[in-house]
Amino acid sequence: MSDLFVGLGSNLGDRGENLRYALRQLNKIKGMRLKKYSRFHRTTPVGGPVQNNFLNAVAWLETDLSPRQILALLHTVECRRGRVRSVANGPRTLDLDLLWQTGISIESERLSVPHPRMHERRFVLEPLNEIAPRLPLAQGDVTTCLKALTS
Ligand code: PH2
Ligand code: MG
Ligand code: MG
Repeated sequence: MSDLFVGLGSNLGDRGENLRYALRQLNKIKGMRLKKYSRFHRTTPVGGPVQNNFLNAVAWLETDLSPRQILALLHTVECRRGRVRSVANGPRTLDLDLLWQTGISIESERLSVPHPRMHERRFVLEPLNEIAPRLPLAQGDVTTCLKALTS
């Protein structure tokens, strides 16, 4: 079993309902168990076109699935919630990002774990800091990375 952290984001439709839907779906997947999740944070969009504010959260799961299996499952859940990929970094009903998994370090075109920008994104670090402040990233633990953004 490994620990898995997934970032959740939504800025289209009923954002809270979209995140709750994702949490329910993740917990139903065979080989995954939801351990904890953060509050839902209202955040301003980073990059992309002018768009609505986001709701962001982070979920902590346990899994025996591989990163590639997880990536495919996350895409399926996004699709079921009506995610359409048109504009890069554009508005979305649901975005599920594989952020971190125990013992996993991958850099490929399709998938990089840990997520290469998580240490510099407040919309990831603030919810993550609520549930796993000591989680080790290459740049330091989550609280340290968050403080580095603040200062
Ligand atoms: N996701 C992005 C780009 N920008 N900004 C916020 N606030 N929240 C997000 O989830 C987000 C973003 C790419 O996935
Ligand atoms: Mg994303
Ligand atoms: Mg994504």
